Amino acid sequence: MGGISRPVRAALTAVAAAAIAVTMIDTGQAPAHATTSDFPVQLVTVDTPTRADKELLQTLGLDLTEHAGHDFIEVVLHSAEEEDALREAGLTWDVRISDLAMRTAEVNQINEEYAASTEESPLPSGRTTYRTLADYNTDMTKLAEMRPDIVKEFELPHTSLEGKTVRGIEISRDVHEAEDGRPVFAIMGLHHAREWPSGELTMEFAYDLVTNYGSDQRITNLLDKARVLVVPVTNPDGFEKSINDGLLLDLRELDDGGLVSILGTPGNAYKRKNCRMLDGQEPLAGECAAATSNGGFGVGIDTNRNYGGLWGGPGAGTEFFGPTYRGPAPFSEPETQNIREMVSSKQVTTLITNHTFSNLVLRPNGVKPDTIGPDGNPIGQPHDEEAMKALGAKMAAQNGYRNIHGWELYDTTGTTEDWSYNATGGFGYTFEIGEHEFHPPYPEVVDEYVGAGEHEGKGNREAFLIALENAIDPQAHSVIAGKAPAGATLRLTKSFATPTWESSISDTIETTMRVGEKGKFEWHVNPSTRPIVMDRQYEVLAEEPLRSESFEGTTPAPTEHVDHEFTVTESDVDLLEVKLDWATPDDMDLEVYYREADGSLTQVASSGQFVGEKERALVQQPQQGTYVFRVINYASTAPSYTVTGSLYATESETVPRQLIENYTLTCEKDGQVLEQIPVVVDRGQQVKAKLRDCLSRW
Ligand code: 0X9
Ligand code: ZN
Repeated sequence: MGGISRPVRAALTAVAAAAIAVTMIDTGQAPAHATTSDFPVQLVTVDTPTRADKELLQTLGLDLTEHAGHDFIEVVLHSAEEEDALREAGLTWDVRISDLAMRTAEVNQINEEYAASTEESPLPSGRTTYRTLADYNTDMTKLAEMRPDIVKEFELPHTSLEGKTVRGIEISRDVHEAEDGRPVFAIMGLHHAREWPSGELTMEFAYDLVTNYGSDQRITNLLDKARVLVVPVTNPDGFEKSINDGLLLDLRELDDGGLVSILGTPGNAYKRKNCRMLDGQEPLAGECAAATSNGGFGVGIDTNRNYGGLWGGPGAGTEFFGPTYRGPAPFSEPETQNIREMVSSKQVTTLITNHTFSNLVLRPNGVKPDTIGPDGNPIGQPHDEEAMKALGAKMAAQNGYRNIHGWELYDTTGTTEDWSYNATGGFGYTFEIGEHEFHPPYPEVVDEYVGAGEHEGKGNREAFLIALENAIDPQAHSVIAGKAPAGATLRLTKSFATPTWESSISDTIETTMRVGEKGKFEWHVNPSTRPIVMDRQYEVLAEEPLRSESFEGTTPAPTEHVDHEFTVTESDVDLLEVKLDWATPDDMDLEVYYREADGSLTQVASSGQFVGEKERALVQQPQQGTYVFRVINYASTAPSYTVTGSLYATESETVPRQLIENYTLTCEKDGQVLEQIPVVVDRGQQVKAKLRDCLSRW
């Protein structure tokens, strides 16, 4: 199965695990039915088409989960006796997850064995286990103490909802000196609490840079030319809950706790969101830890839907308890305000926000190019599509991931790089690290960083270095150069309205630099005109398809799939659109494959929306041959579905550049503005800023 809707899938899997935890916490002891017999604790979907079935099920005293639909209820079976009870009651069911505890226990065991048998991993830090929140903070301080000349600790402007300081480090030559016009690279992790490797790899990259500065020529050169901002844990409240609950489970296992202890995992190991308990209100002490997350459902705001860019549009939840809840307003959360303010006060020319999992390098935009945006035009391709795609491909060649747009995973609005790219012009990527799991066995984290198999010696380490190289490449950003009095402060500002889905928010970029002793400056900045007001391409579909074919099918059992073949005989088709529709407001997924000459299937498109949304996948310029439309029942109760393939001719249209935007450059001495001039600069361009008054009045 392709990697596409795995995050969704796993989120839902985790619901089940959390449901067990609810039982445990409520009673304070193991459920009456839990035994340590050989019976693998499993999650089953019991068919309950009638009210009588539901009532009957409720009399059996089983561990019912909160996951239910109009004709099913999911149940955790703890013993063979419970299974018998179901059978004797005449109920039928499908096994969804055949052994809930096994995977967690397995991971814990692999982790333990790895840590016990490995003195030092190949990671730059040599670590062998996941870091806790305290470990991240200790490590950042350690790096600052190790190389005070190149590492500076900093605090982000807002404390978390629980009052924690959000920390980062800046790594660079002359790190303690005032800004000197060098470009900035930003890398961060753990927007989502349960995505532990995203923090690990961010921190390891910092270790790599710090420990190799001065000895490795490439890294030395990079840190001479760029400033690197590292924020490994952007959501410390959420991460703390997830890792504590996950590690607690490890400890119990070490303690020979057995199966029952494993199932006693408090329900935050799979928490996704932040610690907001109620819109606009601060949580009380201990409140967030006490709430179980139901594997991403439950309390909190999805910080990766809370950014301003097109906030409130498709692919962002409006339900507080949903996994992608966008929050009551753009940037309503301190965790996203922090990153917004960091990015708005530095010239971040390239940004990577790390997540897990699915082995993807994702770039803007988060919604399909033909989605009509709030300005009435199709969202289209980002203005810098070609360059961002090329950089994505270079990075993906190192880690072996797929290089795709955010929307090719599923629709999203309000994500980090969709805001940062569109507001600042700095290139932004989401990395979805790892193949299978939110927090896999630690040896996989090691492999993801250093690279394994055919990617040995490359991996995300190399991908991050390439991103950092892009950050210093003047062809990929803009340069403002000129003469100014030595010691003068230059300030570059720009205010604009960032469109959300329904209105807009005010954004301000304000960055500074100090002019060096020679009285010359070279300032590496993002282009003055934002990508969203530059010209951009979009494709218009012909009104009628060239040809269309529909397949009706009977919905397969949950998690199973049905394939339909569709052959393209026409040459020169611009677009293959595959739409999947069904009657109930639940979850089916769609994957599209191309059948190669040797019969093997290559995935060419997919659509794995969250629950309730219909699926639509697009293949640009489909080649002749046979395609397979794979209809996957994630959690649907619909009896049937329709999948339609349509071939279209398209016409490429351009939304013309709407504005030329400028920065305002001020030259200041002792806080007094001596001169102010507008500066317009495009990507790849170097312009001379002619300051006169500042030089004469100094
Ligand atoms: O849904 C998300 O926030 C990301 N996946 S995850 O499993 N880590 O939660 C994907 C976001 C992808 N889209 C964009 N970044 N535009
Ligand atoms: Zn994530």
